[in-house]
Amino acid sequence: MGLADRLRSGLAKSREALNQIFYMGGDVDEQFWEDLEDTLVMGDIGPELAMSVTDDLRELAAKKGLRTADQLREALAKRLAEAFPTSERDPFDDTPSCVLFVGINGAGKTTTVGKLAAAAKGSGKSVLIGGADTFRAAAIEQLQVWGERADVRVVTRERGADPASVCYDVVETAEREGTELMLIDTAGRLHTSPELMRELAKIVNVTRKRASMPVTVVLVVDATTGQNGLAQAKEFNDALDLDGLIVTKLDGTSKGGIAVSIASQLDLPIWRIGVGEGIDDFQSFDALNFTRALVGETI
Ligand SMILES: Nc1nc2c(ncn2[C@@H]2O[C@H](COP(=O)(O)OP(=O)(O)OP(=O)(O)O)[C@@H](O)[C@H]2O)c(=O)[nH]1
Ligand SMILES: [Mg+2]
Repeated sequence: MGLADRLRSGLAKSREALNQIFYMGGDVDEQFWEDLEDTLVMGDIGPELAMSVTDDLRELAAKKGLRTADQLREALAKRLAEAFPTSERDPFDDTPSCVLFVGINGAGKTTTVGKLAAAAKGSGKSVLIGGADTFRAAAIEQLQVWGERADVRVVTRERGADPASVCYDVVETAEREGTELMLIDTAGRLHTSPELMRELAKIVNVTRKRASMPVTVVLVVDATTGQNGLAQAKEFNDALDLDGLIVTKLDGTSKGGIAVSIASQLDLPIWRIGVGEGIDDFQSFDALNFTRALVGETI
């Protein structure tokens, strides 16, 4: 299965729900708009956005005489795509660049660091991985394995070492060697733990202060977490002033709508999406491709 197909099958649940409305065979009546709004809310895009998208679509449908499922579906995909903020800078392409990956446990940070390191290395960039997850010995080993796969050096310290000093080391090494891209993995943590969030804020501050190249803080979000993903993202954003997002596990989610909700509410661009566990299983984010996969293809 290709990557696009994987994304499409990952979003199958969202699409099935919308298909039920679009293929009712009935009229585009009051009930249709109510069902559409409900389905969007159930798909995790959030009640406010669901309402404004439904209102806008309703107005557009009346103005342009949109009546068929295909017309409505395409208009919906376009309107949802507008909800995603765009970014002028891509921290993985525009180098030199230092990117810190943060997020809750198991979101896919380490895997994403590995994938992106391999891709950047493959495209000829000099890359360094920073292992600032010194919390578990297994985390350091996992990152080393990714470093070997990607053929990228990992700078880290022993288990229990101060993660902020790892970041210091990484930046120093990279600046000395003229490395173009630094990818720093951090330990997963619950957004509800003030102590762990303070530790993370320190890691970010040290890196921002120490580095002379742009430092980008990326929240890695597991798309299968549903509405709780928004609460998590808000806490991380409040504590760290995030720059952007990477949404993972879009190959397996039934609720890709959370990506729309987080990106639009926190005004953060999505730079990459994860669509599998393998080294090549990620894509650049294309809002319209994504929302078309979310609502269903036009035929
Ligand atoms: N299906 C799928 N699985 C993924 C994706 N990204 C990561 N995973 C899996 O999710 C699990 C957790 O990934 P990790 O990269 O270890 O997550 P993490 O955020 O580093 O976790 P902690 O370090 O424990 O906080 C692993 O089994 C990965 O293979 C993805 O895009 N799709
Ligand atoms: Mg990890």
